[in-house]
Amino acid sequence: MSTVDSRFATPKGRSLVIKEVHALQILDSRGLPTLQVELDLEDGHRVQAASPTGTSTGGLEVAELRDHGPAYSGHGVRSAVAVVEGELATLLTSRPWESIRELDDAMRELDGRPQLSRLGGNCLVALSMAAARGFADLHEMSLHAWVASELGATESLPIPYFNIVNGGLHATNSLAFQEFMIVPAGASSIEAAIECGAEIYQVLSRTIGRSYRDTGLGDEGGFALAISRPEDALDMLMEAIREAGYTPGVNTVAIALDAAANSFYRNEGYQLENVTISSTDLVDYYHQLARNYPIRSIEDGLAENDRDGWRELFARIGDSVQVVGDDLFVTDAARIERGATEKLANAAVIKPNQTGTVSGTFAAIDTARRHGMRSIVSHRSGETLDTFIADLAVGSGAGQFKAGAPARGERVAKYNRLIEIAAETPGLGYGATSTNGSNHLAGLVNH
Ligand code: 2PG
Ligand code: MG
Repeated sequence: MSTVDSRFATPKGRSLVIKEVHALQILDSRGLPTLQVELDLEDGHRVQAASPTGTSTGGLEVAELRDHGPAYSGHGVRSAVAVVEGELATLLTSRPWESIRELDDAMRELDGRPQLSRLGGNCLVALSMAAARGFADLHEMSLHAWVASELGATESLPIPYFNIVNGGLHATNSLAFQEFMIVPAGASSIEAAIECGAEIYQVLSRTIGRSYRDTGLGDEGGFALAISRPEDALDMLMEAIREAGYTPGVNTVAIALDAAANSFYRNEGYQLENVTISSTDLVDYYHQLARNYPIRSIEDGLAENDRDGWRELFARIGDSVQVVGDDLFVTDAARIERGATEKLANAAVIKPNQTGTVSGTFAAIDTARRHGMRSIVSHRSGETLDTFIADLAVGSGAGQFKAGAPARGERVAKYNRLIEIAAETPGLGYGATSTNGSNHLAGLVNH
């Protein structure tokens, strides 16, 4: 029997050949429909991905294709299934693809509109994420290693941001700020960071049980308490951190906020607990909170169109607090670049479905990196068990990652994927940026 000498074997094809494209309407973590896609590849592999969806979305995110019919109060995605299996399948199976960029550009061109409102960003992002998995397979790499090679980045395990008290549009309470997160900044490994987050979450669950009867859960698995003052949430976090045996502090267990300020911005004012305050007053308030609590990061502190407010916040606290743009940047390279030039923020949230493609996401990460801005790779409030963002966070070396509470299946799937990657990849750095290999929070002075 003859054996094949590998030196004479035909080199493994390096272009992605898609044979069939399938789509399904499935449910996300909020019980609303979302899209799952599957690509059958020439080599017999099958790759899948599902679109996440936001609740507090930025005005300039790419559009989603939804049915607007009677089913699911208009949220159905049967039209998206038809588009994926129709027009987009015809394109994707029409030729081999040399790169994710080429494939994404062709889908964008077919859509023809800047916000992808014809074919839908939910269709494109799921297909692009599945194709990224196809490219990783083709190169016989893990998804995170492929991401690193595409971005020329040094892989690292990110510091997790655990969202454990929920408000804003993610909860039915009257807390204006959307997310109160704990950040195990002083942990030395991803396992230690996850242990810290999970322990504090468990303690919080017990302590709030003592004080509140009406406790619900927000969209991202954090507790939704019947409170309206941010200080009450912050005090509770401080107590839970201590009771779990940790030390609150900017370099130990820090606190991060996502105010998601678009949701309480009305008529050029910010509505907090039934009073409307100016942008300058809100900036003062953040400054005061950052003095009284170990707050390391404030996301969407101002509304996306309040650029003067952003400039003021950044000038006031940007040297000691990470000022993060989410709705402000919508994972768009050009908007990140403008934000860096105008000194509006020093970090960007990265969500693939805000921009609609994996290569658009790479461009956003790369732009942030080139401008010395930090990145936080992020989930959405509507999630599935898809763990794409965990690999994206590791492969890009972003250094920071938010995926909600350390509880609920769709949230822990992402944290568990980080644990899995750490176990499979001994020696991987933790919490380091890809640019200078130092701790991602380095460079902020203590306040
Ligand atoms: C955010 C996200 C995720 P949503 O504002 O950062 O936490 O929420 O997906 O609802 O936009
Ligand atoms: Mg946000």
